[in-house]
Order: sequence, then C-alpha cells, then structure tokens
Amino acid sequence: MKRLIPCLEQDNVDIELILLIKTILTACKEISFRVGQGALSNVLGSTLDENIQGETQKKLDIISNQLLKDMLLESGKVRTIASEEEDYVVAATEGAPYIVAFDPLDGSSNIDINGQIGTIFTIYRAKDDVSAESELQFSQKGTEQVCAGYVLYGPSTLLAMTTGGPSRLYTLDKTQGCYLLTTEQMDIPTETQEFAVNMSNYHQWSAGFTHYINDLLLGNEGTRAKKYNMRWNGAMVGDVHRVLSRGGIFCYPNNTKSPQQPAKLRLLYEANPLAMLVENANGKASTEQERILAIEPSHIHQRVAVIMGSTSEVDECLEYLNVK
Ligand code: AHM
Ligand code: MG
Repeated sequence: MKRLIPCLEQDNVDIELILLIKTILTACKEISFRVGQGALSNVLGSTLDENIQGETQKKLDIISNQLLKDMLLESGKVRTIASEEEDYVVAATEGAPYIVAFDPLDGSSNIDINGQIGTIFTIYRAKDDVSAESELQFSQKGTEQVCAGYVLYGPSTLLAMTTGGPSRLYTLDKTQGCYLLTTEQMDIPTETQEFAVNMSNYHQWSAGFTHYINDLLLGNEGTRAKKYNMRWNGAMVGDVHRVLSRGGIFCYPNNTKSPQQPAKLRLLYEANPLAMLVENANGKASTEQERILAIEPSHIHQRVAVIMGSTSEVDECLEYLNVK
C-alpha cells in the first residue's frame, strides 16, 4: 500500500506544505493514542471551562487543542493558528507561508460514550499584507484552502484529505505508525436514500426545510420514488465520513426560533474543510442560500447552515428552500 508522502508528491504538493501536513498528522497520531487510552489515562469527562461559544470543554478537547497548537508553533511553517477552542487567533512564526485552523475534536459529546470523534483541519496561504496577530488572516473564502482534511478516531483511525485534487482516504497503520492509502479517490454517488439530520430540532426549522424532511419521511408513500433511511452520529465528522463513503445528505439547517444564532456549525473549522472534501469527491455543499466555499467570512467563529452530500439530493433540498 502507498504511503502518504508519495501520494502528496504525486499530487504535486510543495515540500513546505508536505512538512506542515506531516506535523498536523503527527499530532493526530498522538491524539488517536490518547483517545484510545480513554479512562485508563483519566482523559474522559469535562473540565470546568467553557469555550468562546459557551460550550463546556471536555478534557480531551483541551488536550487535543494543546497538542496541535504546540506542534504547529514549533513547526516554523505556520504564521497564524485558529482553533474552535481558542477565543482569538494565535500568532506563530513571522513570515511563515501558511495559516492553519482546526476543530481539535469534533463531536465532543461522543467522547465519553466511545463514539466517533475526529480532528478537522484546514490550511490556507498566509497573507503578507496582514499581521500574524490578526484574524483577518482567515478572511479568505473556502475556495482558497490549499488542504482540507479530518482524522476520524473510530474502530480504525482514518485520514480523509484533499490538497485540491481528489479526496483520498488513508488508514493509520498503528503497527508502523504511518498513514497508508486505502481509497485512491472518494466518490459520492449522485443519488441517495439516506439522510442525516437532528430530528429533535424539527420544530425549529423553516417551513421549506420541514416540508423537505416530511417528504423524505413519506418516501415512496408520498412524492418520492424511494424509501429513505436516517442516520445521526452526533459528530459531523462521522456523519460526513459516511456520506463520503457511500453517499447521503447531511443537514444542519438554521434554527428559525433563534434569530441571534440560527446556525450551529462553524464555517472555518467544520463547514469549509468538509465542503472542500465533499466537492472534491463529486458532491455538493451549500448553506440554505449559497455554496459554502464561496462565503466571504465575517469572523473566525462564524456559523453557517450546512447541507452537503449527494449532488441530486442537495439540489432537491435547495429547491424546497427556493434556492436556484
Ligand atoms: P463540537 O465541535 O463541539 O463537537 O460541535 C459540533 C457538533 C457536530 O459535530 C455535530 O454535527 C453537531 O455538533 C451535533 O449537534 P447536536 O447536538 O444537535 O446533535
Ligand atoms: Mg466541531
């Protein structure tokens, strides 16, 4: 099986970027080990802290965040770092070529139940006209990402990553400590009979989205030609991994009862990297209005509605929302 670095070389990724990706993945190997140790290392459970979004931080959120941050600070390849668990950006190495953002452990509520969790990361080029301390480094559309990926800590530790070419899948060989290519190109089927949405939010959705889900639930007893199945992991990284593996649609729509904060998922750390992986696997990724990767970000912790997966199903959903 092919190792990671030859795959990146084949995709013409420059050496500086390869070294940066290696740093992130070395940190993820360590996170994978800590996650695997679970209660044996006393890493389960919550801390007394909250992040800027008012969410209680788990011990493993903090450990993963610190590991990634420390290794990126030492790497010399990163000018600015942003993390879902940090209030502000962190200035790293002046003059370094890249900036990195990450959700150190997505799906935090799965940590204590041995469910799927994962690290999501994204890399952009640093801006020379903006200081390393400024969050304006991250004022870049998702189309500017030079690399996007996640490491999923499930029964196997998997890496899904794209550097602009195909979305590839690697499996961490824990006996050798290296990531081996196991799917050359992920390819999301255009059609699907599977959807992922948190049904407990049913009464908070817009009329259009509620109508869409009602029709999926009716399936071939209503207007659809087929019966649909539902899956919900509680971790976007796991739900989108399923979509990348066998198709489906993942939705986290706006909450119409919460005008101050209608969306839950973060543009920088979650929506953009997963949208790039989905698009590069022949899928589609949108908010309720527009292509996710085309959004001009307003701030680093910005949240957006997310509808991504099999192209024809995403298009179908957007029609209910009257998006052309
Ligand atoms: P997190 O980054 O704090 O783990 O939160 C994001 C997660 C997503 O992974 C997942 O899709 C969503 O929150 C689950 O939300 P819900 O609590 O509605 O099931
Ligand atoms: Mg998250």
